[in-house]
Amino acid sequence: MGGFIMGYKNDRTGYQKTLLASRAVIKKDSFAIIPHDGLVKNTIPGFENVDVSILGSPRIGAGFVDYIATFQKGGKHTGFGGDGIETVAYVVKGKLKVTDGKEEDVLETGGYAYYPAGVKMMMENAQDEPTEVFLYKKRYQPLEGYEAHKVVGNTKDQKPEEYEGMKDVLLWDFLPKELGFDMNVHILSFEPGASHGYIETHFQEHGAYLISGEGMYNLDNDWYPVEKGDYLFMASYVPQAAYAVGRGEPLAYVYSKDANRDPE
Ligand code: UGY
Ligand code: MN
Repeated sequence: MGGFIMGYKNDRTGYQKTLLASRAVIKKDSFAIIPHDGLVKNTIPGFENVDVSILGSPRIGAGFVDYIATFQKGGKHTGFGGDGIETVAYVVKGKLKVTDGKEEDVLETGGYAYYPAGVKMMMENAQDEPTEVFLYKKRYQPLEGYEAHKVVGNTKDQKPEEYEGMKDVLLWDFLPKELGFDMNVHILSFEPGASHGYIETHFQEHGAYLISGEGMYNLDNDWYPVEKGDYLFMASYVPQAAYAVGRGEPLAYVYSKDANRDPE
């Protein structure tokens, strides 16, 4: 799978020309597919020696910001989130040190950290090889009488649940089901051939980063091919469902979903 790419070399001038049609589909306030082969690197204050791309953001209608970041040797972030902003880091592959300046955790592949609003997350690559990290930040929506708190874990230590009773679709939750949290992060994994039980339509929005496999994704009632490394944004109410294709690894993605709040 991949974008339609036709490249040729002009022998006379040596000039290489590439005609390219991307798999990207951007429908502001509805959904977006950002394929991995079209990502560009961004310079963002706080990141040092990190190849980082902004994925979902308010510019496509998201109430959050997602990034995919490859921390090179010695790569770091000097303070992600902070005042009013909650953050999540999920290690797709590698080893990442996270600290609030008091406590330190080393997240290995599959590891994640949630820091509540007001607490800055300092990050640093904890190995010589690059470390790939999916990052999320959002303005926290407080609820009187409740609070969020720091959560650190690893999906490898958690037993997933069968998603809506399906044996071939597994779900991991990162955060506890407590009203202090205004969102959650999950991993959903489909064995080849498995699918959602129905096309969902719901109030909550998602940002999803595909960590394995390939599949077909229904977004607003059209089907699109997707694969590992792609990013999907699903705005509130956009119809959505997927099935996994291929014979090898499952189609799996890490995704955020707002939770536990009554719309105003
Ligand atoms: O939790 C969800 O809403 C999830 N099942 N959505 C999705 O996979 N697109
Ligand atoms: Mn959904």
